[in-house]
Amino acid sequence: MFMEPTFRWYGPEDPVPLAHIPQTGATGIVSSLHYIPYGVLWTQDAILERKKMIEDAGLTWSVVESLPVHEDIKTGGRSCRRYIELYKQSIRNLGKVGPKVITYNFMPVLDWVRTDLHHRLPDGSTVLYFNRLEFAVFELFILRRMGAEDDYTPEEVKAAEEKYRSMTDHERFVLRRSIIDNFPGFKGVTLEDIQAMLAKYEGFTRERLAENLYNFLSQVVPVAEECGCRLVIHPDDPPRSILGLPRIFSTIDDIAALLKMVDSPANGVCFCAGSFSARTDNDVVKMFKSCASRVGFVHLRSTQVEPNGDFYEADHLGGRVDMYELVKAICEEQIRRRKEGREDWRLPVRPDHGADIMDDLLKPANPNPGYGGIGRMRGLATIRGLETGIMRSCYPEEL
Ligand code: CS2
Ligand code: MN
Repeated sequence: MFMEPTFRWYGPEDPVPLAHIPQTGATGIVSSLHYIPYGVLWTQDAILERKKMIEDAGLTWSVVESLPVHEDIKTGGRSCRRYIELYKQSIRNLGKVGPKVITYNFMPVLDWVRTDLHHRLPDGSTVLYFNRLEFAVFELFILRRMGAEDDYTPEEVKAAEEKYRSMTDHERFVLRRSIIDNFPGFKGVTLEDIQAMLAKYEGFTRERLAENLYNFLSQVVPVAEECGCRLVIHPDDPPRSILGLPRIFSTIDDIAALLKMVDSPANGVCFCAGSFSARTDNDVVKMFKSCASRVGFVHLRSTQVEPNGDFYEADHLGGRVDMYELVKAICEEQIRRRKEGREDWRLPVRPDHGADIMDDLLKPANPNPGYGGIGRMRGLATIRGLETGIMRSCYPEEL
């Protein structure tokens, strides 16, 4: 393959064994040291230990996803300086012994958000789903976020209240857990934790979040550049404000602003097509082209958006993303980079999430929703076939 096919592996706890991953067609691994709490230094020994596990399975650790950014960096809190220093040191350690592509996100409080982790499609497979009404139920009646009513019409508040009343305690519990307690390295999160985190963002504006991102990038990007690493930011998922908090990496204008913020090849993008696609005014192919030369890592998936704004994760060839055009644009970017003699011309790509299908459905619930082995393998197979077809028919002279 022209792109580097990769698979995410959550570490020794992942129910998908590392030894099986070569069977998917992937050669690269995307991994993080989830057992290290946010903000704690990644030592060279810890990095080397993970690297050895991966290499012993005949694979390469291609990308770090993620080196998490501590909340105090996002809020500009008291310990921000210290956490930035630690982040720099972790980058230096990765530069010495680890993968050179480092993913992060700058979403306040929550990473990705879904309301249903097992939404059943007509073919019997299950996918991740975001339901606006259920999210309203969560923030209005379960979290009871102050000011949440202002984000909804009176009709929506009423519908959410009715829905809440109709739910059993267990359904309320599952909804809460689906939204706040699913992130590797950040498990066991309670409503109180979320409330305390939200309190730190009181009165927070988009401008302030952008300033804090600038403060972070202007310090860490030069270090990454020096160490031959590239930092890549993952988009907001969903690509809009959540819990009344600003989000800053959702649209084509946000991409332009990020690239300008620190103009360096080490300040790059993790192009997650699925995340961007959940917003109907996002033209995903155009967005890729707007930042192609600064993309360091690609997540290829798609979403189906309903007229009311609900969305679910579609087949890799379905939904809002024109996967053919997107993969073609990626092929063209790689060809361009190779002509320029860029070392990083091969883009690591992963299918991101997959539907749970076939044997995925027979196993105990995966602690990492969206990360069953077989559904993701289907996604990767789709992408590999598509790329091969595009290359052989459109650019045979490049092979
Ligand atoms: C991932 C994100 O599973 C996912 O949706 O794409 O959690 C991603 O790893 C982080 O946002 C990157 O920091
Ligand atoms: Mn993604």
